[in-house]
Amino acid sequence: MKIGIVCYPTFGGSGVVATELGKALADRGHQVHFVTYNQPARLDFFSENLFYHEVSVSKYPLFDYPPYELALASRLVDVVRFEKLDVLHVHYAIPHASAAFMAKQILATYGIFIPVVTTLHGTDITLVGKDRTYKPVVTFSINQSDGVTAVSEHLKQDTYNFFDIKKDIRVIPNFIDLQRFNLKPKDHFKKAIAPNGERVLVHTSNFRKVKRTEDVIKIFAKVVEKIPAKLLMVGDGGERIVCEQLSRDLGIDEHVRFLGKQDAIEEILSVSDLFLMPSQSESFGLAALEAMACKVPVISTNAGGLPELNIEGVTGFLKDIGDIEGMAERSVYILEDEQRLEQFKENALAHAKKFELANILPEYENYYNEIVELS
Ligand code: GMT
Repeated sequence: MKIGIVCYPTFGGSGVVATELGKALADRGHQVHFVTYNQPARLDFFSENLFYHEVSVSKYPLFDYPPYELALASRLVDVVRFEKLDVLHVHYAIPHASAAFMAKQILATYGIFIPVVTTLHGTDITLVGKDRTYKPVVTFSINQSDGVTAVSEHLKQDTYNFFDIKKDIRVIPNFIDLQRFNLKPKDHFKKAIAPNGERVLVHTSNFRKVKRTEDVIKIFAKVVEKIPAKLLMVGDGGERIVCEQLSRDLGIDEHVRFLGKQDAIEEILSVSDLFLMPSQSESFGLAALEAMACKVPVISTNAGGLPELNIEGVTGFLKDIGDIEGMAERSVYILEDEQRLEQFKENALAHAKKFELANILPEYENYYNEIVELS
């Protein structure tokens, strides 16, 4: 098939899923065309089946807000027409689904029909989408898509609850490439981080408020009172500085390392014993899946789709949002006993395997085929 993919080309979960999906489809022999404003973060190599079409937005003094959505729609018209695409797959409803709708209407005037699949990733529904500013457009463009997928059952239900959606939504969860994400022998690195055999806790995110990164620091402060431990904070964003200050205020800064944005996340996860995800909202929790694939159990909230990924008492534990005491207590429970920790690690990997790329990719391929046939 010839597939067009529209996404945010950043390190964010939706961009990662879209890029990894495109790469995997290209490996299976499909021709994949990315249409974005920047080269996607993980698309920095050559493949005969992968194409990248940049969307450039002209800046005129008249425009306080350059019309990216229109530039994207125009580029999509071009790419679909001249590359003769079979399907357009847009990740994140805003503004990709509405740009695809516009492109589709324009293409119809050339006698070209292009089916559009929209994948909902989370914040496009739970934060931004609910915003009254966008709600009518989000509702309309989801209903106008030929196919709609969501990354968890919970997100599917949220979408039906928040919007007046007439379409069937297919749940296709996030996936993991176990060739890349697996436990790597990084003993020298572990020794450097935890020279006295301390347990290593880790958090990776974009440090947005929705991640409740302050809770990570507060949970860790309670854990380190009970057992020797270190905390790795990976990523960057608005809340990082707040967390740095908080760890100083709590007198635990010597045990906390802020590593900033990192490419080789799997290497950091390989030296970690426990992943903390105290998010306010999380449609799926790709970062937790990456951890589990590297044999790292998860302490998370029970928000959004997290209960579909993190299994209570098996791969980790789940607590209510803001239950710092509870998350700290369960962290210590897992970490204090060597055998118990090993069992949780095994369970985490076993469960991560269910989301292996090879299992999820055919779900997308079958869905494309269904939509193309129906349309
Ligand atoms: O979590 C983020 O900050 C990034 C965000 C995004 O929109 O790219 O990730 C969302 O999509 C991921 C891939 O489907 C999911 O695994 C994340 O759970 C989801 N984030 C939220 O719902 C907060």
